[in-house]
Amino acid sequence: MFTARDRLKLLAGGAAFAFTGCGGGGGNSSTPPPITMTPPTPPTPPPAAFEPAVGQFRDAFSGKFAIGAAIKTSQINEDGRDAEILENQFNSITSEFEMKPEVIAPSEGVFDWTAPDALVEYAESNGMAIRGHTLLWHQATPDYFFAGTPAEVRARLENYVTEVVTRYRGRIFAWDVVNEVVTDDSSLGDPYRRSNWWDASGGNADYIDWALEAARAADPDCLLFINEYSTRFAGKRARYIEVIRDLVDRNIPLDGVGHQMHISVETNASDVLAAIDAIDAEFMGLDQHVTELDISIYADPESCFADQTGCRADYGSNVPEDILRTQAELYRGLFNGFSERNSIKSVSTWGISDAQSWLDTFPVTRTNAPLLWDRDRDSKTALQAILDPDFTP
Ligand code: 9MR
Repeated sequence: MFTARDRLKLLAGGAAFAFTGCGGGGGNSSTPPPITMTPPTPPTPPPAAFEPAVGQFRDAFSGKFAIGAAIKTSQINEDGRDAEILENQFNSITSEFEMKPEVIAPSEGVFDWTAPDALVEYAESNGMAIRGHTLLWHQATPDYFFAGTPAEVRARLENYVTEVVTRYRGRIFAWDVVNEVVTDDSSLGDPYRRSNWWDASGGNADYIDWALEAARAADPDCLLFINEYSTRFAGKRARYIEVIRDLVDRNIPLDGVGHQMHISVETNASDVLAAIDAIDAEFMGLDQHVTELDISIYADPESCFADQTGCRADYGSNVPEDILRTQAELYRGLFNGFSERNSIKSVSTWGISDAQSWLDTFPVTRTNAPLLWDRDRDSKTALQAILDPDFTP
């Protein structure tokens, strides 16, 4: 802070400087030309750190979309700093981990509701909406789910979906029913991921129907979502659209399309927004949710994701300012774009602060800073860029 006392000191310093300059050495009869010395301009005080007003983030988009964050129960039980940000700035939560099958149903016939119940009760007591994540995924699911004939697999899956969706009926407003069912392999001839679910269904994607239909039956008012990553890439997006088109054409229950949006500072906002526009153009009436937004500070080559080679070097605690500026501008471009698109009903970041992010260990272990609050839980320039149009990051 530049205080009044500092200003006085500076002015005093300037005056002394002026005296020295004008001080005659005495004895010299010729009059020196008058010297005018301007006191140095005091340095501009650094701007006060941006601190959003309570509710400013969610209120900025009220009437457009919910503002969510993915969390774990540990974050609401720890030192209160994450909970404070969450309660002050967000109005929706997603369970980052604890509503997945391996937590809820660790072994056949055993249901453990401890963590999901705690999340739901926390959200409700703070007036926050809840996105359920996720009923069906090829990860975080115990092996017993995939055992037996397709008919047995179907019965088990339907039972699981019915148990979970019924428990939170009327309390969870949207479920990511099926997650990451689209393949990254463009050579297959169909758009479906080859996975444990594909195999267990008998070498087809029937499991997608089973999960969506069971979810609809268990809670007719809950919004049912399909969720996918890398939708900004044309090939993946075309396959996603093919999967959705097939569900819509066959009247399989589906209310919305999720875009994870794990992106990096080299991503263009226009590519990301094109994914939203493509779904809007194809499917009138489907909601869209940005489900897992974060912006890695590392612009890694493909090889880093494929076999962890060529990954950008760890910045440690010295993240370059220009990277954070780029990140702030990208966050701003995205939120401006989201605001202009009526089908977007929810935008969630995958975490709250840089102190806890899956990107600290993916694709390699490295310090990352992908979110809107930093490791000290101070808001970042990215949040200011989203909320203050006059701010230049
Ligand atoms: O961030 C999540 C991490 O904490 C979990 O350990 C992991 C496995 O359950 O899942 C991570 O979340 C993933 C999400 O469920 C689906 N999209 C990709 C996310 C990052 O891996």
